[in-house]
Amino acid sequence: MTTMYALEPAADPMLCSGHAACPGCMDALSVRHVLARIGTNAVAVIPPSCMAIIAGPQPYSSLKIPVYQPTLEASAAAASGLRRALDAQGKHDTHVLVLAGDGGTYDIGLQCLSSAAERNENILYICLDNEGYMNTGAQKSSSTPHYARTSSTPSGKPTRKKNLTAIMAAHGVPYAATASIGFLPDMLRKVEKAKATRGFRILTLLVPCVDGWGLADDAGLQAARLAVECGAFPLYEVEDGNRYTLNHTARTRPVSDYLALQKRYRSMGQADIEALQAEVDQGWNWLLRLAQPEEAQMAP
Ligand SMILES: Cc1ncc(C[n+]2csc(CCOP(=O)(O)OP(=O)(O)O)c2C)c(N)n1
Ligand code: SF4
Ligand SMILES: [Mg+2]
Repeated sequence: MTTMYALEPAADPMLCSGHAACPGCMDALSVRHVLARIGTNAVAVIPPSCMAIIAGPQPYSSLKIPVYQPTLEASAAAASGLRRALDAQGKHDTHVLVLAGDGGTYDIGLQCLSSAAERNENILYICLDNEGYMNTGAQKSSSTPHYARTSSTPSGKPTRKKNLTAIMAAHGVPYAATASIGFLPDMLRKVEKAKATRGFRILTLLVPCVDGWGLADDAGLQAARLAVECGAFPLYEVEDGNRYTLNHTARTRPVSDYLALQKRYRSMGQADIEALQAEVDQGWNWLLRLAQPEEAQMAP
């Protein structure tokens, strides 16, 4: 399957080398693939996050498209304003792309995200979900999964991960989907679909964080695959708030295989592992009740 991971277009990456990501960072790899599909006719809104550091301090940038860095809470509002300014100039085909972390999306930017979704702003919002406030020292966010240890939940997070895609779907937006760099063809198809759709679109990309999750430097892709294969991070898409499609329809591994890769779950007791497995089963069954299975089963 290695050929599936070739970067397109290989000759001219839009995220340049020499940026500040940790070695093995899935955030940077995911954004390289996303930008290659979005193309140069785009502007990026990047709030404080690892991606802001990877993009570099203004006026320098490792991205080959213009970057605007708003405050952490204001990404969707900034993107709405940029959209209107571009439209006023007749630049209706220029894509407005948000590249925000989970802290800036699930938590601190949620109210203006909800407002932009309700207004059906013509923007593509990408949440780079590494399940914590990573650039500030790996604190928990509302995207952090149950039981995961972070610097602000040293004995494990006592509550579950928030379901952002279901919240966005409840706004009735044209397109909301999850994707993982571990299933690249599916991720690229969703980027293309979101690019071709007008109105508010949101993709939540799971981006395993080698530092915050306690992964080996070369284990990011494996974590991105196992998260899907055990059902902890299901791949699905929702069109117009009501057509749910499940893209990877089989669960082939227990959650414990996924946990074993990560130091953030180290010293979790058997009872907690079983409780987490039960929660994942419950989430999967909820999705099965809502979703149509995609016809062809995907390979990673
Ligand atoms: C209102 C506000 N609170 C706190 C901060 C400090 N801060 C900057 S980035 C960040 C973490 C963002 O986490 P996330 O969005 O998940 O991005 P990641 O670093 O994980 O990529 C925080 C807390 C801020 N800039 N603004
Ligand atoms: S802290 Fe995590 S997400 Fe941030 S640059 Fe490092 S590996 Fe990537
Ligand atoms: Mg984060």
